[in-house]
Amino acid sequence: MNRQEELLDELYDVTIDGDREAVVALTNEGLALGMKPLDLLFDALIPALEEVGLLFEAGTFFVPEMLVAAGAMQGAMDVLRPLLAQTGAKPVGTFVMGTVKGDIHDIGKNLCNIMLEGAGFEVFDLGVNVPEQVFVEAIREHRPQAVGMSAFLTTTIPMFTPTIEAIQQAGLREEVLIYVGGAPVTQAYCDSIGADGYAPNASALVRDLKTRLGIGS
Ligand code: B12
Repeated sequence: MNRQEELLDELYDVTIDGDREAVVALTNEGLALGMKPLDLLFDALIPALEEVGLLFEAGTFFVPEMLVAAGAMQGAMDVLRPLLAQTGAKPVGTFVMGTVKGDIHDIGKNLCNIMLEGAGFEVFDLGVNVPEQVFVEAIREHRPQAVGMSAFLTTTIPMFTPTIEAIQQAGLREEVLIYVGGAPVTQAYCDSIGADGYAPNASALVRDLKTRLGIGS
């Protein structure tokens, strides 16, 4: 096994352990070795959080362990963010993003934001636990081409529907593409609630959005 493969294994393990210092050190080492930020994310960091979720489900991990693992992942994101989101270019479009009411998961949402910014979009992040009317006001204020709603719980994905209804009632539905996403969301669920788009990950979101808006890569 070469150092890069070994590093991915180590990064996976220390993320599960929630060792933020080691996660940051390995992320920096990976970059110094010439590894790509997206490979560090998709081949170690994200799979590690998936495993943390499985350990939680199995009753081996509890909320505190999930929290430290998430904190460790954030450490890596702090290092990777500037590399993924180049700034300075004129925005190609505007995107409003938030995690729906009742839900505080934000790592997936933040990753989407970073990738959107990297693709040249101006992103207005409404944060977590965002009520319907805050989405509506943000659309009114920023006039984005698209709005994204993130949810990670089966108990919070039903919030997509009242949010879409509120956007509709405000007369803004025809102006924006509505994207939904988050771990329990599927294309079928997206279709069933009348959202415009779903993407399983940040890269797919950027790809889909650029295609729909007719923006070349
Ligand atoms: C870390 C974590 C936490 C952290 C969150 C910290 C934070 N700042 O986000 C903490 C500890 C706070 C937490 C709390 C809870 N959690 Co939690 N959590 C997780 C965990 C382990 C990882 C989530 C994550 O960040 N993954 C990493 C990112 C990168 O995930 P990703 O899916 O690859 O992200 C991509 C896509 O989803 C997509 N995407 C995301 N958003 C959007 C939006 C749009 C518009 C689009 C198009 C795409 C898109 O793009 C992303 C980037 O590529 C998951 C396990 C899992 N498998 O998801 C459980 C999990 C989501 N949590 C779970 C639970 C049960 C809870 C709690 C209820 C636990 C409790 N008893 O208190 C609470 C709920 C708190 C609340 N009200 O929100 C369950 C949910 C079960 C369910 N189906 O409902 C899971 C699945 C764990 C499990 N297997 O049981 N959690």
